[in-house]
Formats: sequence, structure tokens, C-alpha cells
Amino acid sequence: MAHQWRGVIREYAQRLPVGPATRIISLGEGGTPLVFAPALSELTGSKVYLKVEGMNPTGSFKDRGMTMAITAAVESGAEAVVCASTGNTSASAAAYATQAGIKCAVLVPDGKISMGKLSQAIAHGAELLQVNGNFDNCLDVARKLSENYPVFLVNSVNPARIEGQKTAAFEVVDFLGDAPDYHLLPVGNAGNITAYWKGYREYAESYISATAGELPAVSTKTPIMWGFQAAGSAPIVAGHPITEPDTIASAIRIGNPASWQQAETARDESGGLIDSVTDEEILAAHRWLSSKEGVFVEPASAAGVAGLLKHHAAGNVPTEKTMVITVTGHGLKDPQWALRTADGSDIEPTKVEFDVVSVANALGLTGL
Ligand code: AN7
Repeated sequence: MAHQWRGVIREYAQRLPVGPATRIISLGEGGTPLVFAPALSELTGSKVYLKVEGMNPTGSFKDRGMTMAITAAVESGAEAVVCASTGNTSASAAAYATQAGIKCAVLVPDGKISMGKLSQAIAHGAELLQVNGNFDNCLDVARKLSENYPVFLVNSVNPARIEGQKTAAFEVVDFLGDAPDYHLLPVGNAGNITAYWKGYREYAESYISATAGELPAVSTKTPIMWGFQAAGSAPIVAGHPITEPDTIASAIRIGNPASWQQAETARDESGGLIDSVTDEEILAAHRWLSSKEGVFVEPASAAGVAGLLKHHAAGNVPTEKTMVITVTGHGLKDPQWALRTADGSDIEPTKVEFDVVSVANALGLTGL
């Protein structure tokens, strides 16, 4: 008999700050596929898996954190939430706030978020404001709004978000039987790398649960964390904030990450790295995923794969290891990038008449 996944809070209740009386707001997030990537595995000689986070209810990993953040908002009696967003956080906040029956305001950089994400926030009835500024400006205003007005902040500076997002690391270990040797992912505001590192550490150590007492370690080790920023928006790599971040990967166009320090901790404690990948490398990885692995992602989501390809070319990727790469959001969020060739020209689908000979000719088939 089929069993429905119950969402990350119910699946991992013992390891999350919830109790028996908590009203859980969930859309069934998490439980996403860990897909073996044959072409990347063949290239590197390691076993490479993709954690396909586009399979979450609103199409990105943000839902794992949002189920916790909106649950916490409701628990605190909030009637409205606010977030700044490059798009995915706003789509997720709007959906979960709708289920909770509370208001949602989102601040997005004007003209800099994809149509798919904009449509989601609007479809769910969020109060959407396009701010004349970038994401970092939006986050600054959202924080001040939550400090001075009756609105609850659901950006990843809210610890509830990190708690929910750490469940992705639990799933990886639960599916593989142990932690992977390496974990690669995109870095924007740096909440996700913070959350994965927290999850991996909690699974490798005995864990004191609020509801269940001491829980034994689940994994024997933690992975080496490799995070990748877009080259035009790579403050952690540069060592200073970027005032005018730029990249085609709009989801990670962030110049001053809120969890900067925690990302460096994850890097340093795991013996890993945070590096940058160019827009060309991101688009090549995006194309690799769709054309060789069968996985369609939005450009920012391909940054981890771009990082693997870059470091493989430089001879830095070991063989015979287990590697997990998080691909963070669905390709349908921002589909325009698929309709372009590597040299930037538009791809036009072939048009044919409705007869079998025209179709066979267009496909280059000869008769039996
Ligand atoms: C597809 O939605 O910051 O390093 O406001 O949408 O945890 O910020 C999105 C970030 C990677 C970076 N991939 O994750 C937002 C937002 C996708 C994303 C990231 C984002 P973090």
C-alpha cells in the first residue's frame, strides 16, 4: 500500500522545535528524490546524486523552511508575515501563509525576479511590492518592518527556517545510509548551506531533543561542504559585500548574505570551500542537467553542478567518493533559459503540416 509523505515537520518532529499541541502548517514538503546522475558519475568516477528540490510543493527547497516559519508565526499569534526575496522565498511564503489563513507581504527587487515566481506570489494573494533596489535592500527593509510593525519575518534570519531546511540533510543520510563524502550546493543568502551543515552535524552527533530526550547519532561522519556563488555576486569569495551584485542566476543575485558567518563556519569545520562560477559555467551546467541527466532546474540551481564541472576540469574532484549536489529549484520557474543555444541565439521549434510525410521528413526518417 502506498504511504503519503507527511511533510518535514511530521516526519522529523523529534528533531524540530515543535510539540504535541503545535498546529502544523504543511503542504507535504520534503521527501524529494535523490536521483543518481549517470553522466556526472561517469565523468568524475565518483557516485554523484542530485537532491531534486524542485519537487517541493512550490518548486523549491524554501518550502522546508517555510513550513516551520509559518508554523512558528501562527504559534506566536502573528496575523501577517513579511519576507524579502529573489523569488522563491516569496512564492513559498505566499503559499504557506494562505494555508494558515494569515496575510503575507513580500518585497522583491523590481524587475529582477522570474515570471514563474512572481505569478506564484500573486496567485496566492500576497501583497507584493516591487522595491526600487536589490535583494539586500529588500531584506534590510523587511527586517526593519518586522522590528517596528506587527509583522513576523520569515526570511532565513529566522532560526525556524534553518530548522526546517536542515531536514534535507536528514533525508540524504536516511536515503544513502550514511552521510556522503561531499555535499555541493549554490550559495545566495547562505541559509541553505547553514541548514545542511546543522542537519549533518546533528545526525553525526547524539542529539538532545526537546520532546524525546537523547537521540543516538545516525551517521558516522559529516560531508565536506562545497558552496558556489555566482561570479558577479560572490561576496564570500571576494571577502567583502558586493554593492551591485549581478548574474543571470537571479535567485542568487545577493551581495551581502545574512548567514555569511555561518556559511564560513560550514566551510571551515567541514574542510570545504566556497568558490564562484561564471554565468557561462552556470548555463553550461543547466544545459548538462537537462540534456544528460533528465533534470530541469532554474539557472541558480545549477551552480553546484557548475562548481563540480569546474573543479573536475581543474583536477580537484576525487574518484570513488559519494557526492550529493542539491539542485534547489524547478526549471519551470524560469523556463526561458532552455530556449537559447550555448551561443545565445533563440531556439525556434520546427513547424510542420499535419501529414505523416511532412512529419517523417522533418524528423529525418526514411520509410520502412
Ligand atoms: C533556486 O528566494 O534568497 O543560500 O529570496 O532561490 O539559502 O539563500 C533564494 C535563494 C539557491 C540560495 N537556489 O540559497 C529568495 C532566495 C535557489 C534559490 C538559492 C536560492 P541560500
